[in-house]
Amino acid sequence: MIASVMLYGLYPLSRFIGRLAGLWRKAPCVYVNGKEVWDGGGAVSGPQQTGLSLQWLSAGDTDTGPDPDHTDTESPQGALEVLNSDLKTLQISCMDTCVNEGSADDGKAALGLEEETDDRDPVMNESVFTRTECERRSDMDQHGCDERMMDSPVSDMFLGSGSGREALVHAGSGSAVFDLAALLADSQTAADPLGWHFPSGLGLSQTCYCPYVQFPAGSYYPAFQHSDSIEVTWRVWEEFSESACVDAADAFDFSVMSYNILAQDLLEANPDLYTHCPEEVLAWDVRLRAILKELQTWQPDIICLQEVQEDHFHQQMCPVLTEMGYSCIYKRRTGPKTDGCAVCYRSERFTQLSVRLLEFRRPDCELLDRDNVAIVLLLQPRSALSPVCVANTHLLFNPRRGDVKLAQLAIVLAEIDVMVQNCRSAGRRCEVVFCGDLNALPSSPLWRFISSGQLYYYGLPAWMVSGQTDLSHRVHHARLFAPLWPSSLGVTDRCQYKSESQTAASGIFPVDNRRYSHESMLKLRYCPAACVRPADLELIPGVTDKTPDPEDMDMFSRRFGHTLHHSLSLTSAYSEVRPDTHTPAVSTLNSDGAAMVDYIFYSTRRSGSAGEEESAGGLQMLGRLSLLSEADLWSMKGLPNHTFPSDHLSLLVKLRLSHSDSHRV
Ligand code: KL2
Repeated sequence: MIASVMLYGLYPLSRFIGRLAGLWRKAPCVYVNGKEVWDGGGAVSGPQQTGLSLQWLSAGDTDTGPDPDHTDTESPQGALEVLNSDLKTLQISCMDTCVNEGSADDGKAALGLEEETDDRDPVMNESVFTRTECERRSDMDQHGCDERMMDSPVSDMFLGSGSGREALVHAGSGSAVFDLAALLADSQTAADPLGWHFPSGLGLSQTCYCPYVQFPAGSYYPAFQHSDSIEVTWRVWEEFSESACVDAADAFDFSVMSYNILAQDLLEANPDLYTHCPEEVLAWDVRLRAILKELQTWQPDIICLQEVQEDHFHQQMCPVLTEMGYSCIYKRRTGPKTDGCAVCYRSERFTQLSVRLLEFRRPDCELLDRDNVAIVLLLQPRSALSPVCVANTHLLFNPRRGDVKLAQLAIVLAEIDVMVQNCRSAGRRCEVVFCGDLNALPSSPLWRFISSGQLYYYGLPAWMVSGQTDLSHRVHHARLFAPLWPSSLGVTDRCQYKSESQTAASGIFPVDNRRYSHESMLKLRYCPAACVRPADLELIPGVTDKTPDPEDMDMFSRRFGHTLHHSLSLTSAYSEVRPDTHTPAVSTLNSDGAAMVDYIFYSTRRSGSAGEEESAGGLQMLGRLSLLSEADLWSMKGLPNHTFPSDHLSLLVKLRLSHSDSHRV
């Protein structure tokens, strides 16, 4: 009763009062080394910030020596010159779909990796936005496009906002165009001057004293502990290159970003999650500008985005990214939600061998009734032998439905496996980069499954899978038992697609000949249903009063499997705690709490167990952009804020693919 009053009465009231108070209260000041440096809108960064980012961005060039494919545009200045030259303007593509017609690639044929003519229903054909394609489509469709665009709320928003007005101009032809140069120039004079919080002093961290800001916690995530003095460490580049065991000359280095950019429709559908934010940081034009600025600052070779709203992608992001030299692939979720995933790669550095657009909703499978999607693609680095399989997904959020999350994950892993096997049969290794918002915490069973390659799940409550929330107080728990999904899905418990012979042999009872073997009947002895004692069961001493021996139960579970496997050797680029401050790192924060739910996993050299030979290959991590702690983020008024435009932080890593063993399988 008291809990209900607190939850339904005091909690909304405290939020309301907090909101009112926020209107007149001066933003908390932050003091760095005794100096007021920040008024809640982002730290003022010194020249070192830009220096560091330039240093990092140019590191590939100095490390790897001259690269014929590596033009000037790879440096930020180069890109800026390109972006700002001749007042480049981009037409907004209003096409709902852009289908890549000319992406057939020589590399594909050479590797024997022909595009599959796959008819698995939920997997769509490729949909790739290349610059030429976007332009051609928008030329073709110009008239209709203009009308629709000028009526759209997005264009109204741009026209309506003072700073955005210059970004949308009318070319001589009368068509509306999206002026990237104006947009980016404008973003440089915005409230957040440079966008990245590198330390202005020599050290990597500084102590900031800021008033504690109390936020209500009805959190899905573990609660933030109160502290008056918060040590803020800005996002810094963490180098691991000393540990790299392959020379730069013998390697292909590339950077990968994973970023949930918070779809505006989702933001507006869940306003309660952003009550701590000043309104101006929630406006889409402000956020878009900051997101593009962030992408432009780092220019990752591969960008995996989640929560990309379809209209924003087609009308705004795709044209800009195309102009920046990226080829983009987009997959919207099924169902009414308007966002999806996008993968963009720098066409200068990669060619595309194959792409799969996955829908997790399967009409014939009761378990898979959610609208999440994924993109899995195979990229061929232009100056390396080995292809790289890149997967990007946003798994189901619902903290109770670990069973659905695992099934969605298994589909992604099975698709990655197809790409890896295809490479193998063509005599090539294939490295893997798996990015996404997995809506699961580090060390949760789902995370451990990806990292270790196996998960014993017998009787595991479904809510425990992701670690997002503690539902142990509930009376009833849906628990996990084999099989996790019906065999009709065609995915084995090794997260691989079944071969035809396996499909025929699947199921304990072959339906066609109805032969119930002794072995298959024994398997049913201790199944959960067989262990339920009927209330009116007659007592026959020594027979019906017997309870199963736990060891027998264990044997049952072993015989039935109850273990999920995958054979990709994956390592998470980010760890649960920040190595410098030993505080938990988080990748997302809203009024409900903070957690790490975003990941970049990459394939690593498998360390051979006793007697097993170590397998060749694997990616090495050269560096990553550090995450922040929850305390750091609350000291910046939470997320989104003037510096970080989403309720997630971007993850960014630099990886090394070695040439030397890339030819070995
Ligand atoms: O955790 V997320 O945020 O990866 O950033 O993914 C989902 C959630 C996203 C898409 O479904 O919407 C957010 N409480 C908190 N967040 C929610 C909720 C909720 N009830 N529903 C959706 N989201």
